[in-house]
Amino acid sequence: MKKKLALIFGITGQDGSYLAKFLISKKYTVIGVKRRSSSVTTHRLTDIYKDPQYAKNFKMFYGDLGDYASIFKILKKFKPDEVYNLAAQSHVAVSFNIPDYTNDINANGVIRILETIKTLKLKSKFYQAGSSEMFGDVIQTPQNEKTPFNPVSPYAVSKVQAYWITAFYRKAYNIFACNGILFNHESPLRGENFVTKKIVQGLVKIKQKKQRKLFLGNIYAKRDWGHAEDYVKAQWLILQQKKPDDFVIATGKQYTVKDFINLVAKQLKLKLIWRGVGINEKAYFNDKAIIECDKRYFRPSEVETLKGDCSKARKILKWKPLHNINSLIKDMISYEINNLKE
Ligand code: NAP
Ligand code: F7E
Repeated sequence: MKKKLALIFGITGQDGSYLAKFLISKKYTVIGVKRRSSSVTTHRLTDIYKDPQYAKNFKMFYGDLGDYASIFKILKKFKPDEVYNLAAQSHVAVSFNIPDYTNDINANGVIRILETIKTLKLKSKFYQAGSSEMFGDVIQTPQNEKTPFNPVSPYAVSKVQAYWITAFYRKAYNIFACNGILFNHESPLRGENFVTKKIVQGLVKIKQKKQRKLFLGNIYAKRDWGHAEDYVKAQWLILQQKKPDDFVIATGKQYTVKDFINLVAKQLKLKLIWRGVGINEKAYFNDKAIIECDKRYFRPSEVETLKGDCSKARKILKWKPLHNINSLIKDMISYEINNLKE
């Protein structure tokens, strides 16, 4: 049987690296699209390059979601069976500072891919990385595929546009285009300015006396955190169905940022004592304040609570997460400890 070919936009990101490994283990050839940068961005792909079994089924090319011609050329050249669009300006807080760029890449970028698939009459199946942020100031809890979107950031607005663009190309042009509505998912490869990585990295360094303090924003925001390894499997399953459709992917469990801190501290055997209220709330270890809140990390508008209901994915995709919050934290901590040794 002919090997399947998958093309991943956003190959250098957290999900890109997990998905590439997963697909190669499923006997795919993977083409990754990376954008030009003045610094090296391929550190998350080291495992793939180090292992000849992975490396021989993997190639990378330059392209940018802001550049229609590069998208067109690469899709024309490879005519992939499956296209995963994981590329985005993915930081919610940053999107308040660069709304125009965020929207161009996250929403118009999706039009550029889908218009190419349509123009070239490709048979490629298309996955769009939608987000629980689209539920924003939530209208119902838990959130499922029928919950109305109510976005409260430029990032979320751009992802809502991308969602509807994807649904539109499916309906109007009969393209196998699907939206995953994924809740927060983390891993050792999470970007360093997302809250879980910041907490794990910060507390490991504080324990090893390599850092004195950690500054955070709203520690009462509630999130439904899963492991990226589980979530990329769902992305693949979504494209293996008979009919294109949209799916919520979540754990159904919710924790505050403060709960997450306490769980990490517990695994690190750091006994934290919390004192103070509001912006003055601090966590102490051995009578020294090691976590403080800083106004810089608060957002102009915040998503206070997210909790997913993925019963549709459980039923139709037969998907369920293998990790829980504690195994996720364990994985993130051991990576950090090993990294600090090097
Ligand atoms: P990530 O680590 O931030 O990766 C984003 C990827 O997009 C990186 O490879 C980045 O390249 C690339 N990219 C950014 N701008 C680009 C452009 N103009 N052209 C081409 N590539 C560009 O994000 P992630 O956590 O893997 O998430 C993957 C996707 O799922 C994103 O679309 C994100 O918005 C969405 N999502 C994530 C979560 C989550 O909790 N992780 C939940 C729901 C949805 P560089 O390496 O060069 O920056
Ligand atoms: O924030 C609060 C912050 O930046 C989580 C992206 O992958 O998931 C991610 O978006 C919560 C928020 O993720 C800090 O205010 C407190 O309430 O880790 P985060 P996010 O904004 O939920 C969704 C599903 C995506 O689609 C996105 O691409 O934590 N928080 N203190 C902080 N957040 C950060 N980053 N830094 C802090 O110091």
